[in-house]
Amino acid sequence: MTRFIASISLLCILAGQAYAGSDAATLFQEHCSSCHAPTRLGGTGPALIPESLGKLKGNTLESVITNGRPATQMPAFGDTLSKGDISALASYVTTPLAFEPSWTADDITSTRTLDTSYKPAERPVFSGDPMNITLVVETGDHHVSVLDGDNFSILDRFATPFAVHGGPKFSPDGRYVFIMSRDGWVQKYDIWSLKEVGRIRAGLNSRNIAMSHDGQWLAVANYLPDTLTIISTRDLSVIKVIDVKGKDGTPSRVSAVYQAPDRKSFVLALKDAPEIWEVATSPDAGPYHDGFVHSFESGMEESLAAERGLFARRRIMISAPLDDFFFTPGYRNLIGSNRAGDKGVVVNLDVGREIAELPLPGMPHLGSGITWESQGRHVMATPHLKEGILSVIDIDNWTLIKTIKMDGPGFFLRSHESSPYVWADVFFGPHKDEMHIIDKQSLEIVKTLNPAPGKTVAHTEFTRDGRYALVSVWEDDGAVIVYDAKTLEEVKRLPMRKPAGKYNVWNKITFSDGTSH
Ligand code: DHE
Repeated sequence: MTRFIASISLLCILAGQAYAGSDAATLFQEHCSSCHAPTRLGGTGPALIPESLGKLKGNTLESVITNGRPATQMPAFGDTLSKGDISALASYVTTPLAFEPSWTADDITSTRTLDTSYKPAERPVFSGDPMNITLVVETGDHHVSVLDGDNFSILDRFATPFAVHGGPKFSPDGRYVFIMSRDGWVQKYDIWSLKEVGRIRAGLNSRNIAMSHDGQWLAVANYLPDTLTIISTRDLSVIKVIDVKGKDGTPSRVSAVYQAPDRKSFVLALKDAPEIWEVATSPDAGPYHDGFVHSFESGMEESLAAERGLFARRRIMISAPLDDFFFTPGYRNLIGSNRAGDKGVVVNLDVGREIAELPLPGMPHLGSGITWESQGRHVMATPHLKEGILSVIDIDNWTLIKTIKMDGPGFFLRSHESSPYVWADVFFGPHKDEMHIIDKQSLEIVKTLNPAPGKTVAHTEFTRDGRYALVSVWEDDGAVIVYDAKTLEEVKRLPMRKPAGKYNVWNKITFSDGTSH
């Protein structure tokens, strides 16, 4: 009898060992692969790879598997799987893939769907000003609300791909908008018709998108694979997939792609190579055209590149990788943040080299930088993700003119040409419920709003005329609060599901100084 029990225990121990090894993969195939794909690269559900899961790890991930996600297709496995199974699955999906996935132009094309019921309207199907529409990205349940900026009614609320990130990009006429998810899906939506046009998966893990100066091309910056995908805005067809490799041949992820309309180019931040790339969106790209067009390397087949120069690429060599770019008006200079997050490096794009450095400790979030005139000076300001300060820089002589002390580190800044104030959120720490209002001339905080105590309050966007400022209560049972931008009084509160970024058509297509681009 004793021997019998001992052999059962031994069997259990052996089974346990075998289970801990390979069975997480079997469990995944059995319970997860139908939605998330056998490769873990995503299907109807998002990709389950470290690049996509980001901060979702350990207990949080186990809790999602146990309880599911409300208002999504993700079921709760708490009743069907043991705790051991669930933690094995959680650690399996956070393990890097054993292979480097490829995602070719053909793969991308095979995901493209155009809505067959879509018919473009001849004029807007609503009566409000189409230039004063504001889109609200609701990350709580992966939707976008289309807000009429005249009366704040919701004209439509449509489903987006899972986990939208970065600013949606509008066509130059403001009619269409393109929205990207971290899993690389790009969705096209017609604002006049209030209808989705189609979608395509341009990358497996993507960072953001940029629109060409003429509205013809959309560039998608990818982390997985190491590529830049260019698609046609007209029908979402794939035009080109550019392999991103440093001069020495090292593949590089693309941290972000930026639209530089004045230069007729896209500007790329490379994560793994000490280079900035500029990709021409026109044969006569940029003010550097005469002097530099010959230094462009072929971005297409030699003959076509020589003939047209479209998508030709220029490498700007820098001393170390930079990301999170702020561009000066006119797009002659950019400021990038170094890897250590303690300085800003100014690169002049015309001459193609570093021209200044700025002491910016505490990880400046330069992509949120905005510009304005303060007492006769052209200034820009940036929040810092790891320090409760706002740095104000004179962009004519590259000096730090003021450090404004905030109640905690911030994420986003916004203003409007007609507003005397800059709105700066405190995104992290015990004061995450505050929004500082800063006078553009005195550079002092003149008021701190606290509209939802204990909740994260962040990201501001203005209406077209700058009369109202819209602020997110960034919680699942959150809201967009409409403020009178002059009196700073609350006018209205619209319930929303974890509203994140908000984007006004006019402010975006005119590249208003008050918004980050
Ligand atoms: Fe973002 C914009 C990178 C984390 C919400 N974020 C951007 C852009 C870049 C970027 C390059 C500019 C894209 C554009 O608009 O074209 N973000 C990064 C990061 O590297 C970082 C720190 C880490 C990461 O996970 O990628 C990061 N970002 C976040 C978040 O945690 C936020 C708060 C929540 C989320 O949804 O992931 C977040 N990022 C945003 C938003 C914008 C954005 C709302 C657009 C701001 C705008 O007003 O245009």
